[in-house]
Amino acid sequence: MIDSLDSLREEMLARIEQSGSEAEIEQIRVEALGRKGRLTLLLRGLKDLPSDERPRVGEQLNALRQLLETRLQDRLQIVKAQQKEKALREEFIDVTLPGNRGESGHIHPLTLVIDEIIDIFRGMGFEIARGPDIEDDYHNFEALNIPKDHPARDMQDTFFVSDGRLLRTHTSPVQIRTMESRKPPLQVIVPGAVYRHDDDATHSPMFHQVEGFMVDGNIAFSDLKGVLTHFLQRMFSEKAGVRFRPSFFPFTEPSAEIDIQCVICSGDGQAIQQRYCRVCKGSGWLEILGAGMIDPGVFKFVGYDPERVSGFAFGMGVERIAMLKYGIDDIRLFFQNDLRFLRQFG
Ligand code: 2U9
Repeated sequence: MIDSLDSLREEMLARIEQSGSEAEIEQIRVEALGRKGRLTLLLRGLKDLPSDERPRVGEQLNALRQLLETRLQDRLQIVKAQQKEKALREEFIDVTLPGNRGESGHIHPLTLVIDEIIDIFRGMGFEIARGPDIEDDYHNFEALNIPKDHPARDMQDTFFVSDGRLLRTHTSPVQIRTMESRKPPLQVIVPGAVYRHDDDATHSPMFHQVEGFMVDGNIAFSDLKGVLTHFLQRMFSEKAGVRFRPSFFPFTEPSAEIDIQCVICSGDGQAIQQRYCRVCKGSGWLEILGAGMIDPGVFKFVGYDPERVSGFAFGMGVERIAMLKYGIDDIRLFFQNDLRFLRQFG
């Protein structure tokens, strides 16, 4: 009995010493001290021993049980500590490594230009108005003094929808609607998409305009000149020259087209490396705006008395301005959503 106790002790202590996992330790515990464990069975067998041997053997069995329990507990602590250390070593995170930066989007170049235009006019006290892309003939043409035989009304130039409706060819109907519902003084700009039957490197069937107008009791052509000269010099350059040429629009009288000195050759027209400027085609000037004093006929359509109010209006193409500002030679680049193009405006 005592011999088998000695060998059991040696065997168990050796196995505990070599054990490497919590599961293995538990398995040893069950095998030695579990309900049918080897030591447990020996303890149960005590009652079959002669009574004079019982106390001595019992004492040794209990001592062994205590020893095994302590050793198992100690080993468990060590194995757990080793596991923790291994995990810390293998799962180490180097917080100094550069992270994976999520790609963030940015503003489309046309939106950048529209926002810049809006900012400049807001600085002069203009408010922003918007209106529907689908319009009726009255607001897009009739109320703007555009005669029935005007080429803009042709199927070749305008996209007609059903029921006499059409895609607005300019944002001017928004000015009509604003005047229909409000009284002067008004100082409003209207950014938005417009649609014309056109498609080449400088024309897109959908493009953007910013139009604006100012109406009050005594607005003069000098107000138009002052506001638009300030706008152009803020948008392009304080130093750039501005010129006004006579023109014609059905909705303004008198009318003007407004040029700014070329942003590429600074009005020189000539010589960038011995070749003439391609952007202004050698003229030194770029046409940027159309404008004029609102035609009395238009005021009558919206119920204003042309004897008592006057005003100016203007319009510009956003894509054209963006192309000149950023040196882009094909309008289609704005709408193809090629990231190699768009990323340059980040
Ligand atoms: C009302 C009265 C007058 C808006 C105007 C222009 C001149 C003009 C063009 C610029 C380039 C259109 O995008 S473009 O092709 N616009 O030249 N627009 S005056 O005049 C108005 C508008 C509304 C009630």
